[in-house]
Amino acid sequence: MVKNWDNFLIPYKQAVDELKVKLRGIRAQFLKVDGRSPIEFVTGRVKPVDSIKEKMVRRHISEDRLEEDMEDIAGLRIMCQFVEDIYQVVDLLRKRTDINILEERDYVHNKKPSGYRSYHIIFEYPVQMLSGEKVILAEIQVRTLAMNFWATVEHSLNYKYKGAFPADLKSRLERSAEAAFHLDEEMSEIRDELQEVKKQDPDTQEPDKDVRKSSDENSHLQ
Ligand code: 0O2
Ligand code: 0O2
Repeated sequence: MVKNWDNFLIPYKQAVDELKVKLRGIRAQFLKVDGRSPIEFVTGRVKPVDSIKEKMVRRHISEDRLEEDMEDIAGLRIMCQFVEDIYQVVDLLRKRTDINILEERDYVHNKKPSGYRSYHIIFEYPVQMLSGEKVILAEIQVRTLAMNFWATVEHSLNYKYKGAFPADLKSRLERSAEAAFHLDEEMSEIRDELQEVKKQDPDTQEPDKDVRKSSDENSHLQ
């Protein structure tokens, strides 16, 4: 039995806070060194107790199995500009020695039936507690801005409608997820073509500068 949720969640909050700093640090390093980062911004949250309880019922997880079976009590999100950035970020995460990756789920190229796309990484993370080291499970979701836009809106609609969308709206949501993915593909193509133009005519304004400008627009989110 979880007698005190505040105490139970202490290591998860610690992990989210630490990982936000670390992942935002990657962005800062990239901007310093390359002028462009595959990470646009990072968010994180500890799952609210009501959502934990709801997921325990939905996934048949008992309280004594919570630490082992609920992987996203500590959740981080990394938003990227381009689909290719997602895989660069995943490669970086694989090389880190402070997280131990247990599972990867590529919903970017294997979308969920709802249309949802993201790359999920489940990992172990050690937290230094007063009582010693505690290893917890955590999840990072890596996605583009377009994927995040769709998932955020769909999540709030789902909350309102409790998942019971009429069939035609369900298929419109799936189609809008595809439209968002098409937008991602189009943006990548535009970037590639701009880079080609730059190669052929070095006097053309550096395309990355435009990308950098948009990154700066989000600098308050670093
Ligand atoms: P709700 O109702 O959960 O959507 P700071 O550290 O001060 O810069 P702060 O205030 O901790 O920032 O917020 P952060 O980390 O920028 O973003 C938190 C918000 O991002 C949360 O909103 C979540 O919606 C969302 N979020 C971030 N990561 C995850 C994740 O891994 N899973 C889920 N489900 N949501 C995530 P709120 O405000 O908690 O509201
Ligand atoms: P929240 O509120 O985001 O924290 P599941 O059985 O689907 O709950 P599973 O199989 O353990 O979960 O993990 P999965 O599918 O790899 O990842 C689940 C998480 O991915 C969800 O967390 C969402 O954050 C996100 N996700 C998965 N499918 C969808 C979708 O169709 N729409 C949106 N908007 N997000 C999705 P939670 O626990 O549902 O909640």
